Amino acid sequence: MQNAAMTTTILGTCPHDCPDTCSLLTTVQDGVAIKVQGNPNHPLTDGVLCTKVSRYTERTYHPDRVLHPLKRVGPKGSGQFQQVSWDEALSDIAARLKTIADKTPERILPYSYAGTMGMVQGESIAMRFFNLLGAARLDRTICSSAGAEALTQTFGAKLGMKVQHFNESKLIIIWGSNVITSSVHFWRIAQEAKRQGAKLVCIDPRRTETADKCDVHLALKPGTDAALALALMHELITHDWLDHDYIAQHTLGFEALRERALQWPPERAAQVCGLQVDDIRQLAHDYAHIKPAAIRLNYGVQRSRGGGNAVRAVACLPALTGAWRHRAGGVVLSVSGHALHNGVALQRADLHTHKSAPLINMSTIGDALNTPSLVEAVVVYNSNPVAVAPDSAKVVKGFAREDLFTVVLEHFMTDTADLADYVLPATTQLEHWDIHNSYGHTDVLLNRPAIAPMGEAKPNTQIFRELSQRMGLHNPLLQEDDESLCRLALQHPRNLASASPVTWEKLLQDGFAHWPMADAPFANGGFATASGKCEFFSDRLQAQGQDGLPDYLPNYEPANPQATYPLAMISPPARNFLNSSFVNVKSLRDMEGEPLLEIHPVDAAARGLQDGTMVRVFNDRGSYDCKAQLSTRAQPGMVVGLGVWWRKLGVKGTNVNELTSQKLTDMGRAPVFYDCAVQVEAQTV
Ligand SMILES: Nc1nc2c(c(=O)[nH]1)N[C@H]1C(S)=C(S)[C@@H](COP(=O)(O)OP(=O)(O)OC[C@H]3O[C@@H](n4cnc5c(=O)[nH]c(N)nc54)[C@H](O)[C@@H]3O)O[C@H]1N2
Ligand SMILES: Nc1nc2c(c(=O)[nH]1)N[C@H]1C(S)=C(S)[C@@H](COP(=O)(O)OP(=O)(O)OC[C@H]3O[C@@H](n4cnc5c(=O)[nH]c(N)nc54)[C@H](O)[C@@H]3O)O[C@H]1N2
Ligand code: SF4
Ligand SMILES: [Mo]
Repeated sequence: MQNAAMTTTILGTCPHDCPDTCSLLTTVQDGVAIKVQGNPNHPLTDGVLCTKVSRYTERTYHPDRVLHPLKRVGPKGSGQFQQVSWDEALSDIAARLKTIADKTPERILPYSYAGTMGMVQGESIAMRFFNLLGAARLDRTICSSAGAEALTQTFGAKLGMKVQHFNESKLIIIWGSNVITSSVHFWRIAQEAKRQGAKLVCIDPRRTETADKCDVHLALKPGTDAALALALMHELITHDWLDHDYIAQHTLGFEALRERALQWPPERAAQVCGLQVDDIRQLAHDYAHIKPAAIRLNYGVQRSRGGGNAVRAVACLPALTGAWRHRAGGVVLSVSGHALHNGVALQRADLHTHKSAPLINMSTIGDALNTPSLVEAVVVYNSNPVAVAPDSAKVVKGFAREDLFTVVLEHFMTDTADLADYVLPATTQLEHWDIHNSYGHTDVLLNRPAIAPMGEAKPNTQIFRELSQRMGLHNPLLQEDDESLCRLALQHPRNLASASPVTWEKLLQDGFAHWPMADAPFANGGFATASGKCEFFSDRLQAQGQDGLPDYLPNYEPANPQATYPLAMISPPARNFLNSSFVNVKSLRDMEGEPLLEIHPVDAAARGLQDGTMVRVFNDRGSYDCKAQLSTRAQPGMVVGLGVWWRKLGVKGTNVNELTSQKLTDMGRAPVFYDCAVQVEAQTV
């Protein structure tokens, strides 16, 4: 039939760094994607997407998409680029990288993160390529490594409750997470529980949209979560609200933890956290008496100096009360340790034989790039470090080095792409194959391409395949195709049993499958630690010179009215952006409005600021201009700069990371985005 429009729907996966990992249905008409919806058959997606991704076609067909290779022709950062052929771009890049690789391959740095969470377009061919080259290794710390390390030291792996069981919980503590913004499908489950009588508690220094909708909001000072958790332990212990049997059988170090917790009466924690003593007591009472009790712990807790300790302190709570015995009790930060995928075969770390190649921390990329002898070339993919890495004045200065050779694989001219020598057009999720695990649930999903690549865009994998050939790297592992890589991802030894629910055929048909995982993972202990127990005390941490027990570590930069920079600033995600992705999608940017600083009316009055005053937020690292929003979402002494705007779409070409520091957390070498002191003043024109 000649004129009938051909309409098909293709199953895919949301690629973004979000715990919900939704299953997508893309409607394609005559080769054009006209609609992206949530898959109604995937239980956790339930047919619903967040506002951002329901506009994914607006992003894919955006007029500013980079659709051809671009070569810099003006000075670095001048924005002058010229369209070149793939042939010219790849030959020149290969020659430049080869010159470095012949002598000092360790000075070539890959910089990538979770622009896509896909295992294939993430670290498959790319990692094999850099491993074979003997390039610098990237320490991928920018998001979750403090919490990950803390979970590993406590439970032995990144494991916890299944989110779908929160609907049976009677007490839900949402700790360090604005779930309405960052995990809207979890919020749906929590509301189901609420309708069935659950009490919802939010622990967050900011009065978020989520806090507004919970029964209780404890607005503690940033970075004081460990003190609160220790005081809860104090109450559980002194009132003997403990599950002695669970503690005896499945935990390690209770006596030592007991002593530590007894140093934290609620009065002391109330002082540190800026909370009421009675509120702490009430929370402890609720935690001990309303069952099942579940904690949705999230990453807001771990972005300050003592972040790892704070996660450990919270993670100890369910073992004290035996909350783990019920599938709707316990705690979850991440469940990424459940997946039976074969990341080892995808990435092939064994190909890297250059022992002295340095490990470079992505969170201190500012310092690394300003050490010319350390990095001569950087290849960026799936990340926008100029916008998202801390201490951005240094990051910009580093990327602006004329002697640094920079290649950026991107969809758009981001702040990072602006500073590149070459920008290579990458495909979006609608245009390539991938396999996805989730850190928020225990399903595995397939992403099939819905449309042909736009313009001359190529998948990351293909770009690295072609670059390998040009560089004379003829290892067949560098030429494996995407569909084979997707299949390989599923070949974990434990997933190869004939009864495995995860098969390629099932993924092709349904788009998703469930990795096998117990409903109540630690009901009978079985922690993944060497001792098999929940380790209140960790020998391994002690061997690293750390405290073996969780403790409260004050922030590097707490609020302090006497200090030059008296206000504590946090910079959590904006609802309509995903980190720095989507900032250039106009309909979403219009919803966010403009870069704002929430400041409490008391702090505003002290500085003569009105609602809407243009302000300069500053410290020794830099200065950020935006509009003041007088709001009791911020507490006195604390300001909130919602992230992460593109610098060039901000007021004077800066964003909030101009203010954040390159200091690192106690565990996991992670950034301390929410541990940052600033001063605010009205802008002088
Ligand atoms: N819409 C949207 N969704 C996102 C993202 C996004 O940018 N936008 N980012 C994605 C990514 S990469 C991640 S890692 C996840 C993160 O998601 P989550 O870990 O769930 O956390 P956030 O929603 O970022 O919220 C962090 C919350 O922690 C609070 N907070 C700040 N400091 C502290 C503290 O010291 N203690 C406590 N208790 N709370 C604190 C902040 O006010 C904020 O409300 O979200 C993902 N989802
Ligand atoms: N101040 C402050 N800073 C923060 C945070 C904060 O809360 N406050 N959050 C931090 C956190 S949790 C994280 S995870 C980091 C995130 O930082 P990033 O991982 O850098 O995330 P994005 O900003 O989303 O940038 C991802 C980029 O990858 C590109 N991309 C997407 N898919 C593909 C693909 O298939 N191929 C290629 N080549 N490119 C692709 C997108 O176009 C986008 O520009 O930011 C951190 N920065
Ligand atoms: S960003 Fe999160 S909520 Fe939105 S579609 Fe993707 S996985 Fe779902
Ligand atoms: Mo993140």
